[in-house]
Amino acid sequence: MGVVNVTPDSFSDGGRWFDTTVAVKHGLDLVAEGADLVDVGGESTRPGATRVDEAEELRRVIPVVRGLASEGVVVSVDTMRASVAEQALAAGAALVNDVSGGLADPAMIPVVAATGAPFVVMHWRGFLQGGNVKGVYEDVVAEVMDELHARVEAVLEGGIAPDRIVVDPGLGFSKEGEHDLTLLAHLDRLHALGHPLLVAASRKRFLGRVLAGPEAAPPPARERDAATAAVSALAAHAGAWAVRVHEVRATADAVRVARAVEGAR
Ligand code: PMM
Repeated sequence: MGVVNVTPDSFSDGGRWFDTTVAVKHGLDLVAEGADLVDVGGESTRPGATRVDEAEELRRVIPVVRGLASEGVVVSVDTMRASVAEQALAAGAALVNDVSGGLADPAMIPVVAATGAPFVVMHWRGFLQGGNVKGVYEDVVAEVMDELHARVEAVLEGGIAPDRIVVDPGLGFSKEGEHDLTLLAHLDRLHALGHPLLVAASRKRFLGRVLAGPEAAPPPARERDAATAAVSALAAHAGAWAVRVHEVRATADAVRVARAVEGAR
């Protein structure tokens, strides 16, 4: 899954794909590099970001979704708003990716259920607990699994079919670097949730920390793509359904190698 952030302020690639034509071109480039689907988002979720209003999010996202879908690209829309999901699906999106797991907008689950589109349910205590809370965990894997399980139950109750649900541990969302690493080390356990797994480590803070060590300043987001590809190989090896990344080429290679190694077992 390649990422196109149509935002002026994303932490990892803020501002680069803000113009519709440039964003569509970037999405097509990601497909040429090996992406099977492209995730289009118009709202930054970096810590401290203020929410964009609905009209602005629609203005950013819908033309890019339409442009990519009309070129045959499988598009996912990264949004916490039901109206954006609905219009994106009408414009040709195939999948809805909601970092709030359906909690930000009560209309989200019914809208997605009515269309039959697949729905990515991500773990984020910020929305479970009504604020961008810091994650404090005794057993991060067990707690993330329990909380994701509860969200999946709610999504099922809302009418989304079981075979339409994808789960995502939400790396970096209400989590410290150590939590992200522990989750990655135990991805195999997340399969017990019974749904395909999306892993989105791309350029995230914890990778900067791993690369820099405890003392030095972390490298900027755009210098974390080799580290991202390493996680992609590990995630593919652990049986992830998809990895969400900003730079596709290295990850596509990493996933191919992981598959070839699997095939040689
Ligand atoms: N992370 C970001 C945005 N959308 N969606 C899912 N499903 N999972 C994630 O971890 C996730 C996401 C933030 O990253 P970005 O601003 O660099 O795109």
